[in-house]
Amino acid sequence: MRIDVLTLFPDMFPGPLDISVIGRGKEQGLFDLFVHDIRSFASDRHKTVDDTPFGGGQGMVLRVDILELALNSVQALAEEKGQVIYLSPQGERLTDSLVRDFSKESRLILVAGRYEGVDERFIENFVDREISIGDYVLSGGELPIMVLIEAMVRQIPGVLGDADSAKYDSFADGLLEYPQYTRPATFNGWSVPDVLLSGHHAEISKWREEQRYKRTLDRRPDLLDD
Ligand code: 9D3
Repeated sequence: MRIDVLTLFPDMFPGPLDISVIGRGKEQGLFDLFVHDIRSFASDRHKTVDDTPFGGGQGMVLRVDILELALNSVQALAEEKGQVIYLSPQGERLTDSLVRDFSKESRLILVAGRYEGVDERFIENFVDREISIGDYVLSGGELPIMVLIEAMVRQIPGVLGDADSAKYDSFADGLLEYPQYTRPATFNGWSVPDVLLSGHHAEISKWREEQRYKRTLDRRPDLLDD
């Protein structure tokens, strides 16, 4: 998979994406990350990429002409044009199912917004999907892009070892995980559930499955709806 990122803050990348499983996936050539500075596509002396909104109001809007130039240049860097994803608070909420779909693409172009947003004509004419990572306010699309990349890359075959294989991930079957314990068996007078020390594997499996349902019902009943 080839991932191209368009951002005003290229120095934020690769950031955390270079370590651990994701870093190893990159070293193994399972995916390739290219980061591009939107400002490098500005042509005036002041490297202007934004302007005040028509109709008035707060802040600045990223210009459609600059974004078109940036996108065309980046798309020309590889044979396939790639799906264009714009990260924004107005987007569709990112889910496990969307992550799995995106992870099957061979090329993605991820665009981070800043300021009050981008000119709507860019979204209408160039963006395939507008995605949010949740209902809380961040300063830009860069961290959401990293979240999306980490989640997608984990789904690429070969990135994870068998032990932490993505097929065992909690969201694959829609339930939360059971609680885990390790030695010491008693600490500060807090003991581990007896069943886990019993050696009865069938009982342990039954207990863990029960815990998964109880937790999901208690904390995330929305997961049981589907
Ligand atoms: C301060 C401006 N806000 C009210 C007028 C709107 C606003 C614009 C840009 C709020 C946040 C942002 C920057 N956020 C993102 O670009 C973003 C985001 C997010 O904030 N939360 C969850 N997912 C995402 S994806 C991109």
